[in-house]
Amino acid sequence: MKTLNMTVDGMMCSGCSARLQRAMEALPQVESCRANHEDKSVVLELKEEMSNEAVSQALDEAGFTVISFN
Ligand SMILES: [Cu+2]
Repeated sequence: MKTLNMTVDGMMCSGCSARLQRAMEALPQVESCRANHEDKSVVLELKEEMSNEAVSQALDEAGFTVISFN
């Protein structure tokens, strides 16, 4: 299992972070996702390989923007 830590733009409230988590957890590669709108942090647990580009694109499609992979 691989853990990705990111800073993600586009979350204004806990509704946004819940929506982000649901969008990411719907992906087959994702085991779990924790998002915090206050510090813009997203922690992704992957059960299958997923490139940073693919993660970035999936977040983009959900309406969010990856600022950095940390
Ligand atoms: Cu919101």
